[in-house]
Amino acid sequence: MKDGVAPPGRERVTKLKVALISPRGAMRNQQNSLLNSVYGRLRDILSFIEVDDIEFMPNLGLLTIAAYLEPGDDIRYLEEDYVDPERSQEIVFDNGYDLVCLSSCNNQAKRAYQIADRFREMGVTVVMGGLHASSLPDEALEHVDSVMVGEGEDTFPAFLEDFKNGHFKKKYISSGNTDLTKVPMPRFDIIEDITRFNKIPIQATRGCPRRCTYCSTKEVYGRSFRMKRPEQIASEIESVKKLYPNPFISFADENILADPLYARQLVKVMTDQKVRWECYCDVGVYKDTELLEMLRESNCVELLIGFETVVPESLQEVSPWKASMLSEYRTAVETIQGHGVPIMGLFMVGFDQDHSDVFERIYNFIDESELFDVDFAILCPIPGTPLFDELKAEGRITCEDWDRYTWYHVNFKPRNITPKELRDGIMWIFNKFNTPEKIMKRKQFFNRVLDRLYGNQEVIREKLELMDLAQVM
Ligand code: B12
Ligand code: SF4
Repeated sequence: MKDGVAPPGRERVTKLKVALISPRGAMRNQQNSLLNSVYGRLRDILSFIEVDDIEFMPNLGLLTIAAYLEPGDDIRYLEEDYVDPERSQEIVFDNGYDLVCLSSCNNQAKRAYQIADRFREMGVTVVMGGLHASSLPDEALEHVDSVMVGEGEDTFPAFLEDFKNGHFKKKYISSGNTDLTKVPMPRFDIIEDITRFNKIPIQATRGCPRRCTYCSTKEVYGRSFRMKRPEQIASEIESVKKLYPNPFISFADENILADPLYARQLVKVMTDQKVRWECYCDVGVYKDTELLEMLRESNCVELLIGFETVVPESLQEVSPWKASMLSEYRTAVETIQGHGVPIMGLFMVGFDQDHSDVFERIYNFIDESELFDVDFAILCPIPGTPLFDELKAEGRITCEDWDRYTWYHVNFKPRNITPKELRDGIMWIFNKFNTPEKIMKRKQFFNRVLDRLYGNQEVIREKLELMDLAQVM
């Protein structure tokens, strides 16, 4: 493999002009017609309670690696999907960049490659990292000059040093063991107008010990659980607040509450910071009622929990740990929400053991447990995961067009259900869950929980305002 050479005339470069680009496809509601129709309809239904259901966050991977550029470098952070009124940030290809850094999930990859090809035609050096390039580095190298596989904290500084010296490698592979207590703060300050985003991502921990066969994050971060110091999180939020006085913080961690002691320290930071926030965690958190009380008092608006399915054979197939918790799912939802902490339940369909009744089974669970909010996806075989390898070996991957790797297209031959049933079923369940009556019912459920917990209308009103629910009560 031939390594790269920085453009001529720059023996040892000191100041760089760098573009950090998140290609089109990052904004959740733009992915395909299924999601558009779901969200289009949701927008109409939800408009009467003014809930903004579509998440739009900056790319934390790029902000993280930006911290390794020099203070004097000229850095442009570009988000191809932008928020109203512009809708997109234009990429100016002849802007004299020395270096272009791309970050992409699978469904942004084709656009990332188009951008890379154009810049390279103009002689600009292009590098790429993130989930897609980490699982398919050789594919990415057909379009970019260098690929960073895995965490950027060790690969990117190594690349930069080589680049400035005029000669760099095609591939930089992370040790996967970044000490998070020593990393610099992400460069939130390089975002042109951070208040355009409705959520701001912060990452406190990395690594997940579970082994779900469809999950790709362990290919990037590995399994060992590593944490930033609570003070680092406090300063990151302080720095965001200087740019965005009342941010909604969305933790980008896979399983942030996994360590009970650390979870308490973190929740304490969030209580002190007085900002609204949400995080992913696993269902096991329900056993720690003291932590649930702390979460409720800390302005935690929602816990995002991957239940995946209620079909035991399906869960066993992809996640033995979650399968072992299935009999506790109902109690878990009751306990967590009974402590005044709403849950967004995340579900997936399309497993080999799923039949056409899967939607009804999941819906019944959601309805009976009074889950506050839900999201669905169609199983997606991400390259680099055991699931992808297995389906590939069985000749069941039907499409390798990455634009369709959105978690709403069907890219493989399901075993006991048809692709049409999967798409129709997702629409059926979204529609059934989101009628105005059902929405009202869930809000009233929370009103009752808060009434029981506080019995004080002023406090309840404050809490409901925090959850964006005050209008419906
Ligand atoms: C926040 C988030 C979102 C946000 C915003 C994403 C954004 N604008 O970046 C929203 C809510 C919009 C979102 C949407 C979706 N998401 Co999402 N999301 C996440 C989440 C929770 C955190 C991502 C993050 O910020 N990580 C922290 C940063 C620091 O890590 P990182 O980006 O990997 O960057 C590190 C390295 O990869 C590397 N790096 C990254 N880029 C670059 C570039 C260069 C040049 C270099 C050198 C290094 C480098 O260095 C960084 C530091 O080590 C992850 C789960 C997770 N824990 O990662 C899921 C996750 C990324 N999302 C996922 C999915 C499936 C989606 C959706 C398709 C869901 C859907 N059906 O709608 C959409 C579309 C995704 C898209 N195209 O962006 C999957 C991705 C699977 C895959 N392989 O593609 C994940 C992994 C969740 C999961 N477990 O399945 N998501
Ligand atoms: S629990 Fe979540 S982050 Fe961990 S392996 Fe499973 S899907 Fe991935």
